[in-house]
Amino acid sequence: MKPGDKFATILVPNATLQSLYDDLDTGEAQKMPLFSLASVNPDHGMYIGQLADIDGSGNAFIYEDMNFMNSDRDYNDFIFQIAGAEVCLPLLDDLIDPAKDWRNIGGVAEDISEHIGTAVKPDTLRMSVSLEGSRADLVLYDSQGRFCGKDGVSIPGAAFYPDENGHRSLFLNVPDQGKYRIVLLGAKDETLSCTVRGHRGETEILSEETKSIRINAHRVLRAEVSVSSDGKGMEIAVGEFETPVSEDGKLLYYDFDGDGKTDDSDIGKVSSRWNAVEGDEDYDPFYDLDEDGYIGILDIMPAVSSKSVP
Ligand SMILES: [Ca+2]
Ligand SMILES: [Ca+2]
Ligand SMILES: [Ca+2]
Repeated sequence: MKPGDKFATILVPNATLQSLYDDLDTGEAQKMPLFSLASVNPDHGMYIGQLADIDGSGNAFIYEDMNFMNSDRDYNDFIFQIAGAEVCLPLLDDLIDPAKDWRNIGGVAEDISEHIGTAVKPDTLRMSVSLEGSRADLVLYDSQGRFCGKDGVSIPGAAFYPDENGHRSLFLNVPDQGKYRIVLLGAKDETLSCTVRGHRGETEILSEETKSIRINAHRVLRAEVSVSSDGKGMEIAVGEFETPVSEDGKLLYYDFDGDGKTDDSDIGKVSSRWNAVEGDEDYDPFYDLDEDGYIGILDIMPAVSSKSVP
C-alpha cells in the first residue's frame, strides 16, 4: 500500500468470496457478505456497528458476523489486527450486549490483550527462522513451551508461513533476552539450510546466520537459540542441530518436540493421527515411519516403547 491509501474490508460468514461469486451464476444468493463500508461510496463511511475496536488501541478489531441491523451483538465472531494504518471505529464497550460479554470468561481478556500488544512497531525486535528448498518441518518453542509451527501457534504475535515451493519461515517478537529451541522434523535424507535472522521492525535486518544441516527422514534435530540485545544491536547465538538427548546422554529419536524427554506429549503427536491415511488432513508423512501411507500401530509402537519418562 502507498501512504494515503484507503481500504475497506469484506467478511463472508461461513463461506468464501469464490463461492459467493459462483452463486451469481446459479442465481442462489444465500450468502451475505458483510462490508465495513455502508455503501460503495467511501464518503458514506463505516457501517457503524459491524466492526468494533476491542480496546481503543486502534490496531485490533472484531467483526460481528451478523448484519448489524439484526445482530445478536455478541461480537465474538472474528478478531483481527491491522498495523500501519489509522482506523477509526467505535469501541466494543459501546456496542456489545453486556449480557454476552465474552471478556468476562476467565483468561480470555488477558490472552487477547497479550496478542494485541504484539503489533509490530518500527522498533520491535523480532526473530525469523527459515528453511529453504526442503520439505522438512520447522517448529520453534519458547522457554515456556509455547510454540510456532504448521500445527499451530501459541506464542502471542508469532506467525508461520509455509509456501508451495517447500520454503517455511516463521516470525516472532522477541524480548531483549530469551531462549528458544528450533526443532526440525526430517521429510527425507537431505542437506538443508536454515537461516536465523534478527530484525528491527518489519524490514531492518540486524543479524543473520545460516547453517547447513544434514537431516534424515523421520529424524528429529534440535538446536538451542539464545537472543540478547542492548537495545541497539541484537545477537542471536544458534547452537548445533543435534538429535535430542536425555539428561543422562541417551539419544531420543522420538522426542518430537525436542525437550529432552520422550513422554506422552510426544506419543500424542503420532497417536492422535492413528488411522490417518495419505490424503487425510491429519496424515503427516513424518510420523508414517514405515512409509506405507497409513499411520497405524507399527508407527506408534516405536515411540511408545522409547518413552523415557514413566
Ligand atoms: Ca455474532
Ligand atoms: Ca519431548
Ligand atoms: Ca505406517
